[in-house]
Formats: sequence, structure tokens, C-alpha cells
Amino acid sequence: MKVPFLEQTMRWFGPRDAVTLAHIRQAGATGVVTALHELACGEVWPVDLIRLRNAEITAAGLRWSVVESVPVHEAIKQNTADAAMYLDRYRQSLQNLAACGIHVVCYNFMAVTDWTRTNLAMPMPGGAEALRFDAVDAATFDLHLLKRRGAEAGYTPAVREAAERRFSEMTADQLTQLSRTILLGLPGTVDNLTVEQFQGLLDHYAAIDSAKLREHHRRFLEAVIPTAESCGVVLAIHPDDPPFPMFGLPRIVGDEDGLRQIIQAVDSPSNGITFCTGSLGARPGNDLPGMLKRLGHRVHFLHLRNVKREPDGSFFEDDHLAGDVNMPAVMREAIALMQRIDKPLPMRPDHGHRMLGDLENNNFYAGYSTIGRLKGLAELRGLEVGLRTGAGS
Ligand code: DNO
Repeated sequence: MKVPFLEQTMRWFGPRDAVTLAHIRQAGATGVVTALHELACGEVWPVDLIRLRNAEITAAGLRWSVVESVPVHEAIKQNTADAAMYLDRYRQSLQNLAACGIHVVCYNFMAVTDWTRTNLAMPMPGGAEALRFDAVDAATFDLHLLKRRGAEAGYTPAVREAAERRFSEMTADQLTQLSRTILLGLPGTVDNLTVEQFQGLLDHYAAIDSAKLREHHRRFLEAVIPTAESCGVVLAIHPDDPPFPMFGLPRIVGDEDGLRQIIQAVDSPSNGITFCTGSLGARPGNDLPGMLKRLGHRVHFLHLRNVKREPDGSFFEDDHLAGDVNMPAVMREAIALMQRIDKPLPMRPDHGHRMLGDLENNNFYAGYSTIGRLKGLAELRGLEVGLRTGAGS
């Protein structure tokens, strides 16, 4: 039997992205991962807009492989009185996507924020720039800039002291930059938040712990999965990034147990997972190859990225084949999985370093410059081919 190859894709933020569809094609990808980023969270995705975007992608010789993401409105996450209306709209968006031939939809269920980093330009030894999450910087922001009520209880005395020291050592500019990095402009987050607005959003979760958030997620699944099934769409939840509690917010998608509870909540192939090795890899106990083996029947989309962890919970995004994620072992499992399901799985090199000529261009979305991802894709492609031909074993 001929085992299918991974479908090589790259994320594209739409016509305003500094990375063009032609660049993505030159990188050797055949698929594109994108969303109607111009629509506000909670709006119905109209068929005509989906068609237009799809036509643009097809005209570039590519395929719209995965939607990342149809974002889930806070009303659903918090289960407020408006949740029913937003669930209706979500179902409609799924049906509209299916009508346009797009059947894989990534989403996340992170409260308030999307992914969180403290430094978007950590210098690598050769001069490239990587994304970093520094646990002490995050605590410094939380304790001294946000001054979140009750934050002290979430940190050990050692971290509190380290944060105190860092706060006194950082310049006003550095502190502003840290706030901006945590609060502003990351894909999927609410734009241009002030510290006060952020605190206001956190307050909505005062009475929502992880068990409650999990219950809200189950309600979401019960409401949308039957529709997804009937129109042939598979949903794929993205893990929390980082995969541990932040700013006192509840988190439910950080490890195998959390993912298992999710897929068991509504037993349907449409209730699936985006297996993100970078997010899950930031948590030391996560056995990624084992998780992919055991949860693989529900994995519809792969994000391949590496992280180098530090003992205090900090990490940075390393080269795709360096760091703490055993990428060859993950790739072996991905190949075995495709053998079992007998179809290609869409994969994207998640993030990449800003490097070479891209260092002169400031218009990229953090983590999504061209050359670092091209390099990541090339390495991952080589790894797959090498393992399949036995050269890597
Ligand atoms: C970061 C991404 C996330 C992801 C969403 C999925 O680079 O992995 O923004 O797209 O969380 O909903």
C-alpha cells in the first residue's frame, strides 16, 4: 500500500499579508491555511466572500486546505445569554464553508487571549529572531503592570522575587514593550487592549474555573458537531498556548488528559484536534509521539514547531528540528497515522525565525515571516522523505 504524504501547507493572513500566495507556492507548499481575517469574531462567513478568497487561492495554483480559525466568540466561551445566537452563526459559517468545498476547520477555546509570548524578537546566536515566553517576564507583567487582583497567590516566592527584581531593572520603554507584546496585535486576540481593558476581560472569568469552561466547551460541541457532521466538516481544536494557566484564566487544552476529555465529550470524527507540537511541547510531561499515536484517530491537522524549555517554565521557539520536541519521532507517528487512515494530513511548519532578508521587513505577523517558515517546511519535508526511505533510521 502506498502511504500518503503529508499535505504541505503554509499559513496566509489574506491579501494584506506581507507574504504572498506566490511566496507560499515558491516555498513548495501545495496548500494554504487561512481565514477571513477581515471579519470580526462572531460574524457569519458569507458564501460570496469565502468563494472569492478561495478563487484567489486556486488562481495561485494552491488549495485552501484548512481554515484557521473560525474563532469562537467570548459569549460562547463564557456561556452568556448571547451564546445561542453565536452558536447559530457558527453553524451557518460551517455550512457556508462546506458549500464552498472547505472541510477542515481549526479553532481554539482559550479564554480572552490567543497565544501569549513575552518577546517576539529573541536574538538567536546567528542573528535570527525567535519568539520567546519568559516566565519571569510574564509574572512581572501580571504582578507589576497589570497588578491583577489575587495574582500573588499564583506564583512561588522565588518567582515573585525574581519579578520584583526584573521590574526594578527594566526601563520604562522595556516595560511598555513587554505590555504591548503580551496585549497587542497577536493573531486572534482582541486588538489594542489597554491594561485596564484586559483586566475587565479577565473579570468575566472570575466565576469560570476550568471545570466550567470545559462544560461550556461541551455545550459548544453539542451545538455545532451535528451540523459539522451533516455537512462533512471536521473541527480541530488547537491546544492552549502556552499550555498552562495564565493570568488566573481557566485552561482546558494542555495535555493528553484534556484532549481526551474533549474528544470523549462528543463522540464524533468531526470533533477533532489540531496537534500542535509547539504548544503541547512547552509542557514537560507531554509525550508527543505517544499522544499522536493514541489520539491520532481524531487528529485532522498538524502544526509542526519546536520549543526549547527552561526549568522555570520559560521556553523559546527553536529551529524546527532542534529543541525538546523529538520531531523525527513525531514524524514517524504522523507517517504511521497516515498509513492507518489512508489519507494525507495537512501540516504546516508553525512559525519560523525572522532571518536573512526578512529582518529588513517589519510587516510580518510575529512568527510568520517567509524565509524561516520556508526553512522549517524544507526541513520537515526532508525529514519525512528521509524517514520513508529509511535514510533516517
Ligand atoms: C499561533 C497560532 C494560533 C492559532 C489559533 C487557532 O501562531 O497557532 O494563533 O492559530 O489559536 O485558533
